[in-house]
Amino acid sequence: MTTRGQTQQFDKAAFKAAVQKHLVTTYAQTVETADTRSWYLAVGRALAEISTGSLLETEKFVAESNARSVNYLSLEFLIGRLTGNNLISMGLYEDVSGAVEELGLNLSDLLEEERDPALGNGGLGRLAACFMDSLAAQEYPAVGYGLHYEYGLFRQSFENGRQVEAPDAWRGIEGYPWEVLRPELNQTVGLYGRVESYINEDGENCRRWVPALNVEGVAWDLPLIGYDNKSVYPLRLWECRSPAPFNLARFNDGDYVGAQYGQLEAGNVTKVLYPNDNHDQGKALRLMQQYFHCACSVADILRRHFAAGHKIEDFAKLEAIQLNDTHPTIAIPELMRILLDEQNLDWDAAWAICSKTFAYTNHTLLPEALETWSEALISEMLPRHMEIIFEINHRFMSLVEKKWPGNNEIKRKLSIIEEGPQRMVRMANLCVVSTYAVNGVAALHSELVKRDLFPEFHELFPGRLHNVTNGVTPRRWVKYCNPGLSALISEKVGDDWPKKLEKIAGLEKFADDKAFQKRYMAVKKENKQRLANWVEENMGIELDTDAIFDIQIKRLHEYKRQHLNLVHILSLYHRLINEPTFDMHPRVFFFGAKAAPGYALAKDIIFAINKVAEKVNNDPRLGGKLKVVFIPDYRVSLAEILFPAADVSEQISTAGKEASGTGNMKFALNGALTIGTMDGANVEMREEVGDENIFIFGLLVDEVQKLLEEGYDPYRYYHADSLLRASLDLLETDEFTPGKPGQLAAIRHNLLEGGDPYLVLADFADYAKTHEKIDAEYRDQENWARKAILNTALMSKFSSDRSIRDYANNIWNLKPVSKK
Ligand code: 26Q
Repeated sequence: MTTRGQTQQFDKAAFKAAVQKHLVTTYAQTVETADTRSWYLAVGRALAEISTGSLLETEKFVAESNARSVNYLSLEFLIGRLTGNNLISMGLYEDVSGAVEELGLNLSDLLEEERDPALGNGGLGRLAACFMDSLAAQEYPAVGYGLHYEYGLFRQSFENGRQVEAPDAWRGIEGYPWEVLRPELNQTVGLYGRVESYINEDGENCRRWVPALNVEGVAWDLPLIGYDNKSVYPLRLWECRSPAPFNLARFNDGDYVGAQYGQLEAGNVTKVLYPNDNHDQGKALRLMQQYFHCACSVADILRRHFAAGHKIEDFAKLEAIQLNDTHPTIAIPELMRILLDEQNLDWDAAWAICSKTFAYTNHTLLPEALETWSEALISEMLPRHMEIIFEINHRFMSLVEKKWPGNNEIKRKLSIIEEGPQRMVRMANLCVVSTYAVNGVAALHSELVKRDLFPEFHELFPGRLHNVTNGVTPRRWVKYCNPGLSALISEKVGDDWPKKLEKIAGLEKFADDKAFQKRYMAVKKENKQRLANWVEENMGIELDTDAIFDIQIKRLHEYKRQHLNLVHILSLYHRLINEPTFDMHPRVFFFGAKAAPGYALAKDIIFAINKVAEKVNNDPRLGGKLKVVFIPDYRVSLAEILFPAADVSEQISTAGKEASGTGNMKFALNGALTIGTMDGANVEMREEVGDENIFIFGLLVDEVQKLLEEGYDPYRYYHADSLLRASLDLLETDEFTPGKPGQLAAIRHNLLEGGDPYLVLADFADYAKTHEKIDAEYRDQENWARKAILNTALMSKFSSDRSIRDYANNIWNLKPVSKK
């Protein structure tokens, strides 16, 4: 059996010896005492050892190639479990499975011991993980830079239906087997303090920052293993530690130490991932996280650049820095500061480098998610950066004055500084002004970025705004998580589809093949059974796999409209009980969603779904036709069971609100049919599969905007539609909360008196009607199989390999460097 790159030989005896060595020397266990967890750790360490060697080799090889690299800066990398996926990338799955069997172990059991590294909230963090996978698979030189949070996204449980959060110590007490400490890469990061003027040897007036305190950045590398090649890139995660000995003299310097320093412990900075998704809170510790991340990362990029023997003048030629949303924006003034104050470049030279190095991806149009930081906070924590931001803005305002002379309205709108009771720094504006490329994440979203978010910037900087439609890695999201479907695909189109997803189009010609349809649906059924078993074992709910499995999994947010799904479920409940002639194919509605801990209405929606589930699942009047399952603690490893098991994928955001979505792509690739609005990437999915193979409903972006402008009145829909009215009114009763009426009323209140900001009522009737169509179409199983197959066959556009090629060709100007 050959391995990666079809050259290395797997030495089974040596591997088994390495596992046993780690069991004893790293984890202090004997073969006799070791439990499954210890064996998993030992196997993980033995594998990590191999990949660390390749990582160091790749770093050297890339440095010597003098090729341009991309540095992907993101506060989040939602990587999911690494062991199983890495085995697939290394081509070692079968070999290692055989080796551990000889040690009396089962590989699947070992893999289940791994905790998800949940270093991200949702879509943005998972996208970063898919992108790193595609960079490595295609050998585009890259480094991922993130934070080594001690606690990842909180763990969710339900108590009497309500979300309860617990800390997520993802590394366990033993540490994570795949991470390796890189002590030689440590960085020192300054905070607070003052800026001073001085005159240098050449008699020039200069500025420099004198921080009040320093913290230390420690680098942990995780290996990003290229699928079927020999490249391994680092995902470099920074941990914040207080330096020893702590500089108490400076810390206590009365001039610069404010009261807030009491709360600052260096160890706090990377303690926990902020659990907000699409919402900005403006907390000082978050700004500190962002700066710590950027300072360590920019310094490390410069270190590599100089270590490879390059000059600062060539920086932009050799390094691209991609900003994953505005969260790492402070990297821009940080690089300016280093170029000006440490490399002694003049402004124009420094600006020329910066503005050719950075590019920015926008992931949202929601106003509450656009980051702003108060000038006061930045001035205090990062005084030199604030000066630089003012200077960038000053020069930018001159440019605006040239373009629109005397137009103060436009200046107010475009300024990086928002005037008001307290001045705020608009991070998105700073990004658009300072980067050479800005992109949205789906065609529709990118159009709205041009038309609604940054129209004047588009005029001022023609050609700067781009689209790169998101994608997902077919390695994790088909090959690894859906082995049954993978085998079927390989049989028909060959086995190189995981790196050339265009190949799956070869399935199209089997869409009408009855024998193939049967086998495809048999795989779907096995995957539904795997999910049903999980639900039975973990939740004690029994499910019928002949039912339609209808799934909505994503963060809980009003704009994503889990409550539209809920109101529809209530309407089915109402009809099953009150309409004797109403018939429906049995259906299970699955939900998986975490709510930001401070988002009250999102938590109310979780509570309501759980209460409705309790009642519905035990109501004999429904004849088993309707089940509702809220999967607790939704995470990547559960997504790997859910996507392959879905018949129907719920992508029902209000048009214009979901920038792209990526779950939509994972579902369709695994053969689920989408019910969705004309939003985000749904629009492009429809173009690929054709209108007959997707269930589109609801208002379009322009109709949404028009309705809101004209004055939207949810009561109009409430009064006009008796089914909608009956469904909503159920929320006022004690039907689902016996003896306690009104416990679910907050949702109804939000939709009626609250004005229904996301137009749930306006879209309800079309949504319900479209679900009836799904019910009818599912009953014709050959017809359904055909559509499901076509969804798999026609999804190749949504491979993250294509997204990365788009970035490489249109934004980064990057060429693959193939390691021999
Ligand atoms: C901001 C400030 C302070 C604390 C947290 C945040 C924060 C954190 C995470 C703001 C936003 C996020 C995450 C946003 C996100 O996941 N957006 C999603 O990105 C996906 C990938 O492009 C898209 O597919 C989704 O449509 C988009 O919602």
